[in-house]
Amino acid sequence: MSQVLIESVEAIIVDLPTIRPHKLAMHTMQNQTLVVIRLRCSDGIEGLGESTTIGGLAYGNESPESIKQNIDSHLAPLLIGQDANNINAAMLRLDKAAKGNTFAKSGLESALLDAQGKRLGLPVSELLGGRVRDGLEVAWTLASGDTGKDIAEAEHMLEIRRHRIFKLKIGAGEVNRDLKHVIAIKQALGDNASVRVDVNQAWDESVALRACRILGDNGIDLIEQPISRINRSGQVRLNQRSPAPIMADESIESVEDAFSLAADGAASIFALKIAKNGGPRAVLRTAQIAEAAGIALYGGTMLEGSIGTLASAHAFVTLKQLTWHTELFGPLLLTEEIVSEAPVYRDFQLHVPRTPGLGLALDEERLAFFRRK
Ligand code: MUC
Ligand code: MG
Repeated sequence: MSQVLIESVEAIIVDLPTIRPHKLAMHTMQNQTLVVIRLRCSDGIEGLGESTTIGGLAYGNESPESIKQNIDSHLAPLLIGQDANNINAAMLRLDKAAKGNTFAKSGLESALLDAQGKRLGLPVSELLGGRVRDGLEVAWTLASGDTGKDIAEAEHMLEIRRHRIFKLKIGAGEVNRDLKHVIAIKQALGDNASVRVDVNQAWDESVALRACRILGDNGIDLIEQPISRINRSGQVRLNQRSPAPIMADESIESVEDAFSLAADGAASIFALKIAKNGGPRAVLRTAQIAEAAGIALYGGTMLEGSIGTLASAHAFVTLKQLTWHTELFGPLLLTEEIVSEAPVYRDFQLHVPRTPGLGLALDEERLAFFRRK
């Protein structure tokens, strides 16, 4: 193959409205800010990636603005002039020169994969070794902050056959009120739906011990990140005592975190997020650690738009087992699209394109309209 060089890397901040406020323990989203990566190569091929987080710095160590700045000032210059066909060498170069920054690296790795797939005429899933499924079941997050509205939203999703797994964001309110809210929703939906909660680290161990027992005894299927990622011994104790399985989300900020959580027995399910591992290839390393340790898998999201969602999906369709399915609904939370053809959600599943690369093209006019000036 003749040498193709990376010619330019652009990080574009895009602000998009959400369909309603999305209430998490640490932040209420009124809109979502995407960081879109555009990587141009000397053969004229352009790769797309996305490095999106939630709530500025409320969720993790990187904000949209810091991601863009670090790509512009530090990471893009390391890639320009490098071989676009050698993703191992390109990512190694970034890892050697820059610690952490997994969100920024994830968008760049996605863009390299998208370009390579387009060049070879293969979907990204095939570059990652090949898919074992074409669709992924997708959960929906109920996070309006109102019990009645959440039940109506869930019933509508069941009726239109878009979602039958619901994740409830709790932890911002008083614990007994949160528990009543969750149990009311589970009772309204009954066996038609799987109901899970995400506490986003809001409880301490003393609260979590009691709350996890009540949730498990009331039919809640899964409890995501109930306590701080810092409290490792507390996570181990909760994992041993909770009647409902505990999933690690914020606890995983790298592939190495995944290894030490597995070694400590701190969770029985891992949320896989490309942004928190450093890309679609990096997240598969975390998946392999989990598989070897007997830890179940869930395909997580940072509420990315279509590009980040499909970059995640191409990795997840290669996995042997995704016992707890996925939550790749990010594009559905947005009122606007910046790609010409939105991902397809049908019959409870996200359908993953078989066209080259990620299977997406930018809508230039919409991108120009919504990009931050
Ligand atoms: C999180 O903590 O899991 C994923 C879905 C959602 O509603 O929030 C995100 C973040
Ligand atoms: Mg979570």
